[in-house]
Amino acid sequence: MRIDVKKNILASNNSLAATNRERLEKHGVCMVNLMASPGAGKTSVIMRAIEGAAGDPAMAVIEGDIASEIDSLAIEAMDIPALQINTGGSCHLTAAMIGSALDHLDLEALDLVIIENVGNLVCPAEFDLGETSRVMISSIAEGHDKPYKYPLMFREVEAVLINKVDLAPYCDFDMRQFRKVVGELNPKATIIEMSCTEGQGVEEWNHWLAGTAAPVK
Ligand SMILES: Nc1nc2c(ncn2[C@@H]2O[C@H](COP(=O)(O)OP(=O)(O)OP(=O)(O)O)[C@@H](O)[C@H]2O)c(=O)[nH]1
Ligand SMILES: [Mg+2]
Ligand SMILES: [Zn+2]
Repeated sequence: MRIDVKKNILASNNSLAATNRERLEKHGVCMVNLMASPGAGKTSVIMRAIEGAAGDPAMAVIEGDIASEIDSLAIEAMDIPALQINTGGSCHLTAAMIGSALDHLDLEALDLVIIENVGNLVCPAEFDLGETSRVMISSIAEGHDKPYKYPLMFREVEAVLINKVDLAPYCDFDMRQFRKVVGELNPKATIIEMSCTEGQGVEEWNHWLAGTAAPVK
């Protein structure tokens, strides 16, 4: 007899994700699952969102990393509640981990929770966390072929942020090709070209976040 372990793991994760989703809905809280490869700019994008919101919507951040508290300390320094999950080797967050994190947040006081998933373009796309929306970042120096190589991640999101556009003069990133492939994989996705360091597209990102992940209170 063959046991389909992966199917079982995903089914049990989906049921916990549904519980998280119900819980957030009850409190009128939106949750965004932000995914990208290591170093693409997840924490930087969250920081730009915190600055853009300036307290409205009321935010908290859940940081997923294999090790270290570097990212949650950076968010806390901005006076935003930040919880660090260290997966201890696991390369994605699960709905169970998010459920435990939600226990530590005052959901009634919040409008928006942003999750920084573990840096990885593969399995985070397979694990529903109970989020309201999914966003991924692809950065210029990673190359324009990533949508061909990691199609599931590009298919599963509502928005694709192309970060570090300030590096374009130093790279051979073909923006037209990238946009064409993403458009074929996921025609409904919003694509935003941005630079967290230079500021390009940051307003558009904040506008998308305010509209799509708008608090429903
Ligand atoms: N040139 C440039 N550098 C950027 C930009 N956004 C982020 N960086 C830099 O890229 C590096 C990684 O950024 P982070 O925001 O820490 O990326 P991350 O995806 O959170 O990284 P991990 O959590 O380690 O996976 C940092 O040195 C940032 O300053 C950008 O738009 N342009
Ligand atoms: Mg980070
Ligand atoms: Zn994984």
